[in-house]
Amino acid sequence: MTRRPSVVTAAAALAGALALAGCSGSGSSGSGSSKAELSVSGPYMPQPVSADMAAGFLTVINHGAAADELTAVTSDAAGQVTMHSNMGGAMQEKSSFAIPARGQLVFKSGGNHLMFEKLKRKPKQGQTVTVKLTFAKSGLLTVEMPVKSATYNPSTGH
Ligand SMILES: [Cu+2]
Repeated sequence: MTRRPSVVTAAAALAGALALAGCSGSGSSGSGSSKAELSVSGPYMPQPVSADMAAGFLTVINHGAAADELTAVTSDAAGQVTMHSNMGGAMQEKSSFAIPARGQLVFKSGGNHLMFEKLKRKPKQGQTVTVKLTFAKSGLLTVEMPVKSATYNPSTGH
């Protein structure tokens, strides 16, 4: 496979796009809006009760006019990270998740979630876990995911 160089280039381009675009909202001013412009909001990991598995949540926001796709997730804290959907209580592993143009992809408690498996260490409240998200078009995005209490819920703040 000779894809790695192009992924690195895409990640550099994405970093530049994010720096320029910030979170300006509309983004409909013309130039550069014909591709996905991704940012990540509210990442967190509830401190796991298990020593070998943890869940993670975040929202990917797309300010751009093109759709993208989350195709892989990795972390320094886990041997493997899988993506799961939760339809009517039935958990299902997925190989990718779509992010619509000017839309968002939500991972939240009770819904879609990330599963950190084969933990290399047990994440503790107050620590941060590095998570790398790979997108089909935008390349790599690195997220620092804070570890919260085991019962943390962003809608109540604790
Ligand atoms: Cu799951």
